[in-house]
Amino acid sequence: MAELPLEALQNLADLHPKPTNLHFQYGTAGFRTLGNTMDSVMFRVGVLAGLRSKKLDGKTIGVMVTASHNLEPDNGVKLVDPRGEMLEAAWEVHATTLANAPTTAAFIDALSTVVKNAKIDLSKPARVVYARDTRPSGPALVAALEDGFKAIGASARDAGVTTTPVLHYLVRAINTKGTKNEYGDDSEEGYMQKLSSAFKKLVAGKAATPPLVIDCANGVGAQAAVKLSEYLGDSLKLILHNTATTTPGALNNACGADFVKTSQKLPPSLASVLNPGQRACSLDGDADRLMYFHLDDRGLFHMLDGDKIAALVAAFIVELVKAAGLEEEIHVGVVQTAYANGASTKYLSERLPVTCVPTGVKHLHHAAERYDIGVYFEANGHGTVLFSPETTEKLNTHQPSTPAQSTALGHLVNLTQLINQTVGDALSDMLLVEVVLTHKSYSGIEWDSLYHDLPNRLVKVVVANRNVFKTEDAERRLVSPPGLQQKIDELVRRYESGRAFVRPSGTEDVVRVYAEATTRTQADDLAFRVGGLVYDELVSRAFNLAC
Ligand code: G16
Repeated sequence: MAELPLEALQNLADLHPKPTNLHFQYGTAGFRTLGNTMDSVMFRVGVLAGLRSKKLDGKTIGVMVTASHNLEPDNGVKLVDPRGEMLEAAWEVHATTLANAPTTAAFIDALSTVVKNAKIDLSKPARVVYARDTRPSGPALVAALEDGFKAIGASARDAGVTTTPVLHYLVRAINTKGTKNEYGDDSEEGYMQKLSSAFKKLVAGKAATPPLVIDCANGVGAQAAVKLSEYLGDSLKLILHNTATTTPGALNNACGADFVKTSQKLPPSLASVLNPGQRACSLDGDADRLMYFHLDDRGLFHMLDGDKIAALVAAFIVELVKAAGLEEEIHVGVVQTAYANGASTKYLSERLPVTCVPTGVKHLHHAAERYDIGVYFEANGHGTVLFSPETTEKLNTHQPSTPAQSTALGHLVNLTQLINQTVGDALSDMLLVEVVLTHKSYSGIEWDSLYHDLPNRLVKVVVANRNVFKTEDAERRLVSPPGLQQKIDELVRRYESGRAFVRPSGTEDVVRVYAEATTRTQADDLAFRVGGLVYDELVSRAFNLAC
């Protein structure tokens, strides 16, 4: 029976000591905090990735170094399982335990416990593929990660600087290479090729849409969009903005999908760029979220968020399934979170089954896997569409009875190629939206009129310890601190069509408050009053602690 390589682990772990007084937690999207505190976390995640691969018989595990939508000083790391999906939940606990072991000796002890409890055969090979976004803290953190791979003897492939969805794609492509489920060529070029050729087939014969303006959040999406644009050629012209990946402090700053969603405003840098009616979208810092928007004739800003994308895409897919003569066999469903606008949930649930799950792609992804075709989008623009293996098989083998059925079937097959099956992907989703707009001859205005959003407001309350806030019912209700939910309920009752909830963020040291109501003033008022209740609670706790 092979043993842990204790000497290598000890020597290398000593180079990456855990800072005292810091607690790390594998949250909504892995570890995420100030980049300059994450050296030890990176090393330990490197070791854990190797163990995860050994546990899965040498399958390749992905490691992505990014803090996505967070501001530039933050960084993060998350593990990707062999089919390109998020790390299995049980291993998140191992990750948190290992990251918090106070000393090298404690870390090695904790590792031995994981090996024993998870029954890991250490004689198996370990393979990983890793990448990072454009953050300045990335190179040093990747060096710590590489020490982790070295310590556990993993063979590691560096995918360089790329988007989170490309890394997820690579993981699945590597693990399916040479099998009947081959996902694509295991390179960034393979990804670009796959998406662009499916897109071209889907829009063939249709009039090209006017150029699309893309706000790249000054992140890695800028580099990927430049490459994608070359592959797309004349099939879709992209006009790229916010591409300053080396300007200090520019990443996600007053631009990007999170800025657009939370401020419900045009990125100021696009103010002099965008003409009324012109389509535009924002990516986030690692290009896994997408927000569309446009200005109307009066210059007013209209945002088309993840809910609107879900409505557009789900309706299109349902139509295609019907046109292909498969409506009795293939059922489409939608997955949302508590942040979904009430109007979108109403619109969708009148047409399709809709499930609500807690925030975090992993929750949405798993729920979507239960449908034949599962459309999942968070309101923040993170999402994709999953085709079950049986559905993919059916689409590839079904014999259509009419030319119209054959065309619809062909479109569905091409959608399985266009849509990233591993994770939410801003560039793939953008092409998907463009396909639907092209087929329906919709401008942003027609798309926007599918339903009218209830006015809503999202606010953050900065807290010292977000863990005192605990939720239930897919994060729609608080169970802790005691009594706070009753106060929120009382407040919400005073607003027409009022809805509000409070949940701790898994990626920032904040508590998020969401509110919606029939008017903008009421939604803002409700959000700020609920935020006030959270703040009062914190003050009274601090006061009680001090007394
Ligand atoms: C990550 C997750 C998303 C989640 C978002 C915000 O996005 O992947 O599922 O919606 O964080 O999460 P929270 O409200 O818990 O902070 P990203 O784009 O930052 O990786």
